[in-house]
Amino acid sequence: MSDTIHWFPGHMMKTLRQIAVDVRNVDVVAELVDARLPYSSKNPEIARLTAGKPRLLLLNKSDLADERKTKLWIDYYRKKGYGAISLQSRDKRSGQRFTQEIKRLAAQTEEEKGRRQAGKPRVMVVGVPNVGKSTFINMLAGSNRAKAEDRPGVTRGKQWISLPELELLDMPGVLWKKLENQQGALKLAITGAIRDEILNREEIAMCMLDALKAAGYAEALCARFKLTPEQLQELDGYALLEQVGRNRGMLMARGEVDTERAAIMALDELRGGKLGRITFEEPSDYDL
Ligand SMILES: Nc1nc2c(ncn2[C@@H]2O[C@H](COP(=O)(O)OP(=O)(O)OP(=O)(O)O)[C@@H](O)[C@H]2O)c(=O)[nH]1
Ligand SMILES: [Mg+2]
Repeated sequence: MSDTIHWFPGHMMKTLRQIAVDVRNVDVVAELVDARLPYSSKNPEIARLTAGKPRLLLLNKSDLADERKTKLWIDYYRKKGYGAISLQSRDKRSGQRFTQEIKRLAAQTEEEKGRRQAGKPRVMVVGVPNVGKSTFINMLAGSNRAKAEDRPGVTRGKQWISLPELELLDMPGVLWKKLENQQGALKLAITGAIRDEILNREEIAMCMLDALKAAGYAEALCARFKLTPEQLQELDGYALLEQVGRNRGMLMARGEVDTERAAIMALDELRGGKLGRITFEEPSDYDL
């Protein structure tokens, strides 16, 4: 990459510090990850700061993800000692499963400590920006108590939300400073966890097309962008993005492809689920 992505604004440092303090006052930490990126959207800083607490991973936006891979990831994280369930923020049944699972985790911990659960379980809801934390809390609450929008960085301060069975703490989305894996940062950008304005969209779109190819979505790519299997096999990076633009008739003067426009279109279509249900990562790509 030409420029480093500046994904770590100052307020995220503040949020990490806040997590370190507030974790002492909760029973369970619920981390939302993007089911399309179950590895790259899991924040290692959150893992470090919440070690020792019962943790529930929620693979959210599972309506956009590949069901088969979601199951594999749930197994993977359970083996690692996490509670793990798939989720759709606006789906009421997801909410019931979540509440059950939280109660189970909270009760189990108290039992291990030889205590009885006192009061409602307190749950800290964390995760990368734009993963659906506030939408999920609003669904559980049955009203729009937390602000939710389709851009990262909507929630700016923490907020306690009291429900009949749980106390929830909505936190601002947070990334991590040492995102040493540039590929991981680009993937986060594909799913909208990093603001589009600070990025090179062509670079993100190229990364997306290559990642789709590598993750076994050749058919979906060919169908959506009218690529032949030969083209897909031969081209990658910029050349592939150019071909996609050309096939969609995005030409400028002298027949050059408007790759900026092609990038915006390709990203919009992926984010809107037009390429079908997609998961970019498989557990077999990573160590357990
Ligand atoms: N398809 C789909 N979209 C979802 C789901 N959950 C949330 N979204 C959308 O994702 C966008 C971000 O949702 P928010 O709830 O604001 O995300 P957040 O994690 O609170 O974001 P920050 O406060 O910026 O960290 C919104 O447009 C939601 O409608 C889901 O399960 N499926
Ligand atoms: Mg929010």
